[in-house]
Amino acid sequence: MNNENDFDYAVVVAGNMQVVKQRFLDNEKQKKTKMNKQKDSDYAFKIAIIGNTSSGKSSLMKRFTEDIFNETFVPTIGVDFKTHSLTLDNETVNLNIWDTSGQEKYENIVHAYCNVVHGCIFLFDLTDHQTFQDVQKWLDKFKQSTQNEVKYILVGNKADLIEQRTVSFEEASNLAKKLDMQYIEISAKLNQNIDNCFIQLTQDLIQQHLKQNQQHKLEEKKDSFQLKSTAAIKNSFKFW
Ligand SMILES: Nc1nc2c(ncn2[C@@H]2O[C@H](COP(=O)(O)OP(=O)(O)O)[C@@H](O)[C@H]2O)c(=O)[nH]1
Ligand SMILES: [Mg+2]
Repeated sequence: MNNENDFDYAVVVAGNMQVVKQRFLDNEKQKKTKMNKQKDSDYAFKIAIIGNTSSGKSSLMKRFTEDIFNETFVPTIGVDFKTHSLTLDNETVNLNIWDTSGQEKYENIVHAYCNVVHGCIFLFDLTDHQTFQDVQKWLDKFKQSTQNEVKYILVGNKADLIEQRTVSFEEASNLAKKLDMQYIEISAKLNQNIDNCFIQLTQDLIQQHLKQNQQHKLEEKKDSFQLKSTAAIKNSFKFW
């Protein structure tokens, strides 16, 4: 540590990690008590929202989980999270949503969390072209931080500010195609397409989960077949 600023920063980061950890433990405790009362969710996924500062990540999370919107900008420190459930085709999906800070000084904390998420929303501001140009940078960094198979969606926010828009639908959907993601435009302010954004990503996650399960079962079958045939060969040797 070189100076007082570094020390202050380390204290803030350590404090923030402690708060996040405590909230996570409280949440786990709550979930355990709830489990006795109600049926477990059919699926549970962790989803991170990533993008430049002020693109509306916290607003998206708050609109989806609490249905509130705040006009004032309060920068997120490190990582914040909330849980919310969805019902899709009679199945309950528990979503653990991680709202990350876009500020560079928190990058290390943010990327420590990337390694545990199943899905990721890359959010940009439709009225700020730089936030769109930076999506590729966020994706590259994200990929460096995870070995998991993650599902992504590209999301353009602030669709209500039609006059100030600097990113066209065509431009954004071309990038999404190139990056092999779905694309959707939302307004956290007017509550437009908020649920759809999470539903689209969740459907992808369920499909991937089912595919992986199927693959797993096939491999198990293959293994048990191999075991049986090895045993059969051994027995035939005994006979001779
Ligand atoms: N007009 C409009 N403003 C928004 C929208 N979403 C967020 N904002 C505003 O954009 C600013 C930054 O939002 P915030 O969620 O804190 O961004 P974050 O840094 O990515 O978490 C705040 O002043 C919000 O009120 C939106 O859909 N439309
Ligand atoms: Mg924020």
